[in-house]
Amino acid sequence: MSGLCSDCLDLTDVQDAEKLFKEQVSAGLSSSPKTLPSRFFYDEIGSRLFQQITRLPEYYLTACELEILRRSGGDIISLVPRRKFNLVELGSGDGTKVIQLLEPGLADNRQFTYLPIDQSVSAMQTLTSDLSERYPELEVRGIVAEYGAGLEWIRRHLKGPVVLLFLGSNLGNFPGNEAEAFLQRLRYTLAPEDFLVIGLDLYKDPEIMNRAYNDSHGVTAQFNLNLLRRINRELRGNFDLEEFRHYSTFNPSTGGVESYLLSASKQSVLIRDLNRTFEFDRREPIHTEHSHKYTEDEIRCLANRAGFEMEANLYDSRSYFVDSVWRVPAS
Ligand code: AVJ
Repeated sequence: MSGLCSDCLDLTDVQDAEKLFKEQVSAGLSSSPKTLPSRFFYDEIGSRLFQQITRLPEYYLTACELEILRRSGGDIISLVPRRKFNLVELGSGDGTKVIQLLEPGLADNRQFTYLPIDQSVSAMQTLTSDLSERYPELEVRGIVAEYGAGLEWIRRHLKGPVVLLFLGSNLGNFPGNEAEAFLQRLRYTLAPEDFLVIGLDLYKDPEIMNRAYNDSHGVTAQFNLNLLRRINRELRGNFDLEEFRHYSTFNPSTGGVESYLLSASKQSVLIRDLNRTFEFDRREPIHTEHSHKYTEDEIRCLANRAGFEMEANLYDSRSYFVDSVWRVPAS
């Protein structure tokens, strides 16, 4: 697998990943209510479907963040008082956004290495070859890994100041207090005076948020259903995709858009690699994703509790989304 991506470091342990998938599917479908973790959306097909989502008019998140970075990418670079640094990106995807930071950085003669971290080999291949072609002077080192393994590699091997990008409201997928724990982990991966640039979707009119997760082309539905397709393929399951419905709605009590797959009928599903069948009642939900929507107070609180200083907040013209720049205090 690693041979496919010539400038990349592939840290994925295929056996570990398979074992984890199996365990989490088994645990999630055995629990009540049933759940499946959203991290498993992003296989090759899922990553491609997500990329399609980012181009949908209803899915305002990507367009808003792109607007912020287009307008304020140079300001973000100006906040970093270093000539030389590592620009690390967690969950890099297709790189459309980072270009808005690379360009002002290169124009300002900053010397940086760009280190995207993503779990999809195919996404990483495309990204690294696109960037090397477009910016021959840029040093790019792709890391194919889960967040955890990627961060561990950064902590151990990377020398020099770091600007860590965690864009796209990816933090929003962590349930409840796991988001805070993850931010603390980022804080301890970084050194004093390093930066974190975090993109977060703001709490707004629920109608707007609901439309973003119920697009008229049904791409989000396909993205959600792909979890079942993946179980069929990788664990020899027999989910009938026609028998499950995508359902997403903002929940003011949790502060997130909750996504589900609802069983259309009473049915049993066999997953051969788990040696088990799972029973579904008619309309029984599988909870597949929590996409958190943040208030300004919540963001300030998260930064403080994780030990960061908030340096700047950059908004799009409608204030739908924020890119918040946090700094690790000098020791
Ligand atoms: C990439 C996790 C930010 O939660 O909005 C898009 C994924 N799910 N449509 C999000 C997603 C449904 C997305 N994140």
